Amino acid sequence: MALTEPLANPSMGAVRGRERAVLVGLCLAGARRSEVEAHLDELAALVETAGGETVARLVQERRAPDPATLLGRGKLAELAALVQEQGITLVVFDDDLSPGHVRQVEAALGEGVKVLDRSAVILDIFALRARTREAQTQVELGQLTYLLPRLTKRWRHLSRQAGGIGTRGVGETQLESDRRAIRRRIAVLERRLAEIERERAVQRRRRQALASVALVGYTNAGKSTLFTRLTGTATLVEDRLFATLDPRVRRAEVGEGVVVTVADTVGFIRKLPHHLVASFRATLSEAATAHVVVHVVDCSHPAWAEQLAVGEEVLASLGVDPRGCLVALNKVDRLGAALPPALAERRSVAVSALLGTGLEALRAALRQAVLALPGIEVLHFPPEGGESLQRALREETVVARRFTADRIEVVVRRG
Ligand SMILES: Nc1nc2c(ncn2[C@@H]2O[C@H](COP(=O)(O)OP(=O)(O)OP(=O)(O)O)[C@@H](O)[C@H]2O)c(=O)[nH]1
Ligand SMILES: [Mg+2]
Repeated sequence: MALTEPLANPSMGAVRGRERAVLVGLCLAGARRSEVEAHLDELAALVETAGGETVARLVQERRAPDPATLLGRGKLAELAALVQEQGITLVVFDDDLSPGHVRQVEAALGEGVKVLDRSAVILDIFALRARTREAQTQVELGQLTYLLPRLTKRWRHLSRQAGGIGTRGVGETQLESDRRAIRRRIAVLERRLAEIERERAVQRRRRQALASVALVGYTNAGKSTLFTRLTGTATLVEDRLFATLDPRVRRAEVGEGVVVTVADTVGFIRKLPHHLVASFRATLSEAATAHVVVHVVDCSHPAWAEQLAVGEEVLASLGVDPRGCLVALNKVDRLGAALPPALAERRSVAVSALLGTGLEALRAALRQAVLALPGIEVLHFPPEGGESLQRALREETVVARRFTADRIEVVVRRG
């Protein structure tokens, strides 16, 4: 069967009732319990965003994961009892599950219980939130690549029966179709994405007359709030994970006549499924190609250091040197005390995107970064302008224009 229609239809698997979930974490040799608990806090927020309700948590301390089921036999029996007692329909592991793990754990828990990992929940949220054709194409590709090795009879049966988290965006047609059809669909999506990437590159070239700034960082760090502050364009800001899936690009003045484009981008998260990173390459290319990358960090978050590290890892995987980024330590209004221990060798600016504090310093840092780009030159013209000024404005890549009493300065970028 040929699959020509988009499969990622967010409404298809709407949660039927609120799914009751138990979260499972493993505390392996060398890991701290508090760290595992913090990861489960974040997982609970993800499950909530996907429409589920966390009713219990289970953490097992073990030297190493059990090869078949991650949890040991005793803990697995405890989990099965918990599922029965609490009427749980969804079990979410913070650690990655192979298709084999899922089968084994599901077999141990019995009928009607879905077993997912963090990646599956993140994919589900993306499917729920994708609005534009670009985002939907990227999400669907991410989902199908994730699903392909997991399409088993049992999975099909369960998802048809249960619906909801982890199966959203995946219609029955898809589940009943054979793998070959899915591979064909993947090829179609890849071609479409390549097209989108080409379109983006064309748009970028058109914009390239201006220096580009990209706001990147952990989900919920405040990128969109900062984008609104810098560009004066209202955009979706929500106290939820992955509010933004599509990059938006707008112009902004950062003082002294310097005009840049600012891009708001999709957020990062711990264990962002690599299928998604690959599919969102077109979107994330806004970050990879920007002249100045601002890494937005919520410095009031207890896990800010880990979030910063995750962001740097993703940036590095996109070919961006994290040491070259400007760090915006956001939400300083929430900090009772001083800033977290200095990010010594990094360039950082403390801001509150919500209240608008620190923005002047951020603009100054952006200005400085733009004026330090390679190939910057300052041209001078008489105050009345004239033909030579018109030609410069037409033919050069203009970064800034300044008007003083006795002359006009045009800052250009060459080469
Ligand atoms: N207290 C405080 N809250 C902020 C600040 N900046 C943003 N927020 C809040 O943080 C939440 C997330 O903000 P967004 O701007 O949507 O964050 P984002 O980084 O775009 O998130 P995603 O698009 O989901 O990746 C919202 O509730 C904002 O109001 C700040 O400086 N201080
Ligand atoms: Mg956002």
